[in-house]
Amino acid sequence: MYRVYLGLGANLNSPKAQLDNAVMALKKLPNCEFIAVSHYYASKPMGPQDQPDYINAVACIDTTLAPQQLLDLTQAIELEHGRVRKAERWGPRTLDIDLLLFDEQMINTERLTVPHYGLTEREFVVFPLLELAPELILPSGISLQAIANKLPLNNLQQLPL
Ligand code: PH2
Ligand code: MG
Ligand code: MG
Repeated sequence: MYRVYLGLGANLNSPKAQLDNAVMALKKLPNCEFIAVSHYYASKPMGPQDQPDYINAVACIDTTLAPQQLLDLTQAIELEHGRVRKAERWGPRTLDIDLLLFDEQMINTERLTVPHYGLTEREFVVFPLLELAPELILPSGISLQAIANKLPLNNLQQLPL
């Protein structure tokens, strides 16, 4: 069994409902056990500012799948939820599911970089992840708490359940 953390984000077409649906879809994944989801957080857009605010969260699952197999399944969920891949980097999206951490593995292939390259710089990833895994040590050996201590909140707002 591998412990996996997934970043969820949306800023179009009722972003909260997008995340609810993503969580429902994750609960149905084969060879996966759904463990937990963080609170939802409202966050300011990173990248182009002429787009709506995001809702972000982090989910935790246990799985026996290989990383690429899980990626196939999460990309299928993105597409089922109306995700259209566009050229614009960091542009708006109905649903984004990022593989943040896959057990203690470091993966560098064409399709997959794990830990996710933006993990330690993004308040909308670090704080929800900290909620689920306050004791987490990243594969680099640095504790997530140490990263959180230095990271500005940038107006991140935890939403009530
Ligand atoms: N995702 C992006 C671009 N910008 N900003 C926030 N706040 N949250 C995101 O998930 C996000 C973003 C592209 O993946
Ligand atoms: Mg993504
Ligand atoms: Mg992303």
